[in-house]
Amino acid sequence: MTAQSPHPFTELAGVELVSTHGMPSVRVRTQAASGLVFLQGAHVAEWVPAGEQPVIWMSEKAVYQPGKALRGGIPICFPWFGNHAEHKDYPAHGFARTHEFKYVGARATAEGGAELEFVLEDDDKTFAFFPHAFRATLRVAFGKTLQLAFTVENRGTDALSFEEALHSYFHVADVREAAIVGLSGAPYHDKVRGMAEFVETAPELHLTGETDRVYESSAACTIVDSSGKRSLRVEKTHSLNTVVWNPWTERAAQMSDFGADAWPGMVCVESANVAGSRIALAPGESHTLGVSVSVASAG
Ligand code: TA6
Repeated sequence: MTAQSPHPFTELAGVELVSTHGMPSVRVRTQAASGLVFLQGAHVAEWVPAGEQPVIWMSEKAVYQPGKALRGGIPICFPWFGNHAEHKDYPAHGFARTHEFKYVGARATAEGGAELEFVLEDDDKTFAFFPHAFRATLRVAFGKTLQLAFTVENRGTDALSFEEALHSYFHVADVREAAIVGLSGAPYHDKVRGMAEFVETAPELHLTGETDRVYESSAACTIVDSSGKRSLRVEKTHSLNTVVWNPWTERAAQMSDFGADAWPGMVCVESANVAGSRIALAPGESHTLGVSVSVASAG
């Protein structure tokens, strides 16, 4: 029997299974960065590169109970985005973010960080919503940069298609003083204006009210957090949509897990494949959406 190569993801010093707010999670403490991932949804909730302030925003009013989507972090939206096209009673943004993933293990990265792997495979519950055999894998590397790779494999005998998003919530000192650079010229559908289509004409997007836009863009974005004296660079691969969201005053007040006065401290820049850019996989095919986040201090 050929020797099985040891699984690359095993135990790693500085990475431990813990309970956080009563929910199973993996805590990362390495020289390069610290982080936290809940097993529910393989939900990245913290990333603090060494020497930096926290980059990922989590609501102080988030509700930590099994089956309830966590407010903030990097929710995985899969296999649909927003409300289900046909079944309005289905959970918003799909079932992945409220399903427990299996934690496979960790491995060291070259820069002294840690890469973790989480897996979700179809079961009776997922089949009820999405009648396909699949394996969804999140690999997340905590280091000077945050690297995520979300892979979906069609393990069935029929073709399947899905929408997806890494719905990233980022910390900013004040969204009213921030700018998002990289979307100029991109068409977008504006959820705040009845999903009407526009083209982004501003070289720098400054949010001045509730903003909920699905851009057709594969471009990297930079969140210039002027008040925070830093910029966040969001690069992505195999993602044809970028979603920009801030609920602003009124919408935030309607979400009990958001907090009426928390919206100035965050902005979502989400890496997605939705609507006309949904992913189709033949049996045996896979697709990986990649995101890399880095911090540039504008000191
Ligand atoms: O990505 C933006 C968005 O689709 C908004 O429309 C808003 O619904 C947000 O996601 C949060 O959705 P959630 O289901 O997490 O409350």
